[in-house]
Amino acid sequence: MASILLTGFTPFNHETTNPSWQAVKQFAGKTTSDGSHIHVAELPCEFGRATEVLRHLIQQHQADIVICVGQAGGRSEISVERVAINVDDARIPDNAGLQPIDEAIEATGENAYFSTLPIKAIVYELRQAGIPAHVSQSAGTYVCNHVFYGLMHYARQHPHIKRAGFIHIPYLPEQAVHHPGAASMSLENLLNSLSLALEVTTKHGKDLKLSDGSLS
Ligand code: PCA
Repeated sequence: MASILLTGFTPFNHETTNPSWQAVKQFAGKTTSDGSHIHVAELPCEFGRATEVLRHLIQQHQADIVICVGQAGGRSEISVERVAINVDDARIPDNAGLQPIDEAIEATGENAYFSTLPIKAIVYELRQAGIPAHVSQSAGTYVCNHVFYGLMHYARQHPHIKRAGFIHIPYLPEQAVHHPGAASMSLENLLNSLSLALEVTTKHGKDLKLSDGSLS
């Protein structure tokens, strides 16, 4: 049994909704099949402050599993992120107007941290359930990577956090209609995806060794 923290983000970049929070908020007060409690929160789409809020929430809930979820508009699959890198390089300002370019997130931190979620096992289970998913080799260089890196840096210093990582999700269909040609995923599939990811994470002692790398 674990204490799980599941987070989404506020809308950003002129969107009126963020699929991550639309999906994550539905897990409020729920438990996984092993009885682990799920706490949910919406993080601001702001460099710096989002990580501060996240760390405060981890302490408040004594979370030992943390999964952050964010929108990756245009991606067609659930992206289970493998690696967080120590750089902010914002193409657009965040919701507070900040636009860091080529700045280290933690001056003395590692260049990168790997997710400690069972990423291959999650992708495997999602595909078994008929949901397109892949292991992603980059969470970008915007607020999501920033929060992912901040989470993994904190987890390194707080070993009570057993599992931590990041999942990017596509647009909702109602967003994609404003982006002709862009892929989307139904809220139902997003909810099933997160539910499966939580089940796999609470059950798996270690990840599966499956081929799912990328050639480029
Ligand atoms: N997606 C952005 C930040 C917030 C979100 O949901 C990103 O991928 O960086």
